[in-house]
Amino acid sequence: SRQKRVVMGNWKMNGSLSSNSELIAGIAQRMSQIGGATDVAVCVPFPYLSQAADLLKDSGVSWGAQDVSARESGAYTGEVSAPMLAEFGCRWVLVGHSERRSLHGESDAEVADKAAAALSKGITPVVCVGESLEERDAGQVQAVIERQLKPVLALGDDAVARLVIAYEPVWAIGTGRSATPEQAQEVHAFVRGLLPAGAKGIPLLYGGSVKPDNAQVLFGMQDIDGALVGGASLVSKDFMAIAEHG
Ligand code: G2H
Repeated sequence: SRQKRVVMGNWKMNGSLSSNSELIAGIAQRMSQIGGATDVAVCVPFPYLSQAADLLKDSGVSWGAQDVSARESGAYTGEVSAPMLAEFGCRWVLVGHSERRSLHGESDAEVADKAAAALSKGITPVVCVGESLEERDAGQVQAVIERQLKPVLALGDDAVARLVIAYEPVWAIGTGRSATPEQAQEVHAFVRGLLPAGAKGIPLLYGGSVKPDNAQVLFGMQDIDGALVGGASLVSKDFMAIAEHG
């Protein structure tokens, strides 16, 4: 049984108090046209969680963060814990985004620990996976995805049933070069096949240069249950046009 379509914005390190309030107002205003068929969410920089919580509270749009520490508290300067995110009403948190993996050296095991930390506070981890262009060209797509997901799947069937997984081929991120719907579907079907019986229906999102003009075809693929949207999530009209394709 498939869940609701999910369209999630990843603002990355963009925004300001004033631009956020304009963006959120545009999203909230267009949300009424979606009619609850799609789960719409934004993942904002940590300092803006309180602003997002305040401005989105009755909008039907949920919010989350872009990273979380695997630890609960302590001497981890600069880190933000799952209990802190829970205090701000986060429903989601991205873990293992390719920018965290490549720029901050996050390992597959650490990503799984972060997912577990989020789950322990009732926050849904959106586990990001995806291969580089070199890995694709070398025919290693499935091996890479399987390696990235291995410690996550080891969290146990009950945990996996509460996840979202986002497939984001690194070569399609912010490059304007989206995977073809067929390329994405092929990986999504592979990921679905790795899931335990009780977790087959979790949302599998595609991410990487999703735009209003390619969302509809992507969402038409059997195993694509939504999108993680970077650049286009910074323009409310574009972001909500993607959500309306749901
Ligand atoms: C991939 C995606 C959102 P963009 O990172 O996570 O960004 O849509 O800009 O490619």
